[in-house]
Amino acid sequence: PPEAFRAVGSRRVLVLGEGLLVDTVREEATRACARHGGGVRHRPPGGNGTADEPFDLVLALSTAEAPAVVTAVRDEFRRTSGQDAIGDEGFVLAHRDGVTVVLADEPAGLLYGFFHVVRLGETAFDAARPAEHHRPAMRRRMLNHWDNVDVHPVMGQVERGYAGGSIFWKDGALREDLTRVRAYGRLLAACGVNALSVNNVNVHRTEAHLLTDRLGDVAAIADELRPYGIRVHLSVNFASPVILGGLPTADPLDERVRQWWARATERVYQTIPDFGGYVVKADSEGQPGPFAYGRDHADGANMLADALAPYGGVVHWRAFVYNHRQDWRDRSTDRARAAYDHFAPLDGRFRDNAIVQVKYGPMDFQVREPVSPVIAAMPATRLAVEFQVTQEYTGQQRHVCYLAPMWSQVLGFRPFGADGPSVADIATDADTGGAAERAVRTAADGGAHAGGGLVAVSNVGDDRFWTGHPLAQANLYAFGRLAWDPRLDPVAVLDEWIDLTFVPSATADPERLRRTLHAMMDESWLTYERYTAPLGVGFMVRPGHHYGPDVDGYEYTPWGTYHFADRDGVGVDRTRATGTGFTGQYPKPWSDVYESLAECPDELLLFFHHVPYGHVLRNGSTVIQHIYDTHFEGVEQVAEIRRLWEKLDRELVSPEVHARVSELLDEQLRCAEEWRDQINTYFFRKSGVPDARGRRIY
Ligand code: GCW
Repeated sequence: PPEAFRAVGSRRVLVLGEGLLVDTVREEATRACARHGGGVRHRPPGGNGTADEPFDLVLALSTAEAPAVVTAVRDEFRRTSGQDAIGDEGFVLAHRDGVTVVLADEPAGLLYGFFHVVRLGETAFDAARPAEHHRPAMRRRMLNHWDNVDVHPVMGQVERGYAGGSIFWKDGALREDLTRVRAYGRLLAACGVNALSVNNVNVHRTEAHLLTDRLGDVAAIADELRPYGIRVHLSVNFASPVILGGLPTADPLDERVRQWWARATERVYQTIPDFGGYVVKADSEGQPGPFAYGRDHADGANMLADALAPYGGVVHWRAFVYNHRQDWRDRSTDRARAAYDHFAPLDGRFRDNAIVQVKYGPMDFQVREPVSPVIAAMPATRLAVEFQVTQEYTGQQRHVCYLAPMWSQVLGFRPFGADGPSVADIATDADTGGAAERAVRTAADGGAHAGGGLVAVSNVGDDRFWTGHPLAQANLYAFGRLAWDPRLDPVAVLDEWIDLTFVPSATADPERLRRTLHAMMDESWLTYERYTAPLGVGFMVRPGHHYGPDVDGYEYTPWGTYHFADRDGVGVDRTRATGTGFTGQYPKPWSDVYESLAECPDELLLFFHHVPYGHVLRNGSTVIQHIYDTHFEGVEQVAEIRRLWEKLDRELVSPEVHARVSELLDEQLRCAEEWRDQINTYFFRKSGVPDARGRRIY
């Protein structure tokens, strides 16, 4: 809200430097000052760099001619950090002689510095605040939209979208009014996101044309997002040379195919010179890919990488490849193994501008999964980690489910044990000076290297609150912040979001609001886990749309997502000793930890082991009693957050937000009760073991 800009807007601001993003900062500051009574100057006072006019805030490129306070800050930064460069997107925030200074080498850094000051509000101007230097951990902080131009007969317009239609497309065409796209760019820049793909990874017929005759649509979106430093990427269909080019083949090693991609890509860059690159889902869930021609995924990705290389573009090639026509009778096929089996042997074969994009877990965005073993298995490949901000399996933006704690856990996971790099270290691509300087990592070094950054599926649509559930905005915000700095504390990030969304100075009782939202959201991921599929077993959702419980919904389908519950026990045996051998895809210590029934963490037990209902967990409870307890508890927690929200004065958040959240909390409670009763009843019927506490099980 405009109120969030009060601290900046009520001050005397000077913006120095040239460039599109510097202009954006100027416009932002001008707009804020017009509203809140401050003023903006664009040139150094006196023209000779001496401060003959007082300013409160100076935002300057380090190359700009600047007043003495700015050069003093720059010299001080160099002296204390021993560095020359602030970094491409980085900035310094410091105070000098009563002036708050933001200094950046590049326009993008100035933009992020500006939003940092907005985020800090009044505290940014506290002269006692020590100087800060910020730069992103990930150079690529990307959102994938799963938007279709046309409304798909089954998936609707936005696949797994829960916030209305697409913000880009309407009635089969680009929207005429792109105001909201511009506002989205602004929102994303404030979160730290700098790249975005505009269409679904399942590229249907109409959408395939975005690459060629409908490229103008993509260019128009790029124009709206460019002033906020966001590069546009496109999902492309691997069979484009056939579908669009009339060639008889899409074989990546066929010269005609390579030529076709080279020419198509050349046209893209003629139209959009700062185009980011392609996103590809190939040989997955019915999408075409290199397998049809006896080629592998490195052949496919490298062909596109070669087409993009002359222009500095990248291909994000997804590792989400598995057999979706499995036979449930066949216990030797394990979907969890698929990405590793396909990709690990290809390590080292991908071009520098081919990024292998890996879902954080080996299955599919479940509420609890182990970290994908692929992340540790490709030291000579640039890997990006993919999250799902859209809540496909976590309540579909009808349930409160703040996902940052899960992402933060994944990012902090150390696949090689305590001394090795974290997932965030592996994905980070910030400290490279380009391909030539890239040191190819050895498996466990954790040193300077190039990863592929962080990616997430967006949760935004044309809904008036952007994300359907107003509180789901926090997930979008947190994704951007964690991609900028994976070490941030999710609770602190939530605080930032609360303050920026419901500005304290404009809210009657900010502390009360903050307390309520933390009580509702901090643990909401764990609450969701409690009332849905237990102990890492996953799924148990309604097939197709994936909302609400259906324990056996997928049990006899070809999708490879089974729980194997019978009268004696439940879970998937993925051990090397007696199961699918999936545990062997991890390096030590995890290959041993997960293999061992005694050491496997409780929350992942049923992901790795098939155990009897009486198996005693490390927390002392039996599996069956744990199922009952968590399901009763989860529903009680939902009832409690609903009560907290009801008690909150609606004026603290606005009556509209209050009403929408209330309505959704009713649905969350109804759905949680349905989960509790179906799961508890199902396992009671299978096991015959009553609840030790005698609660009602149907
Ligand atoms: O989670 C599954 C979804 C599909 C999606 C697929 C993917 C875009 O159910 O809708 O397709 O993952 O990630 O490609």
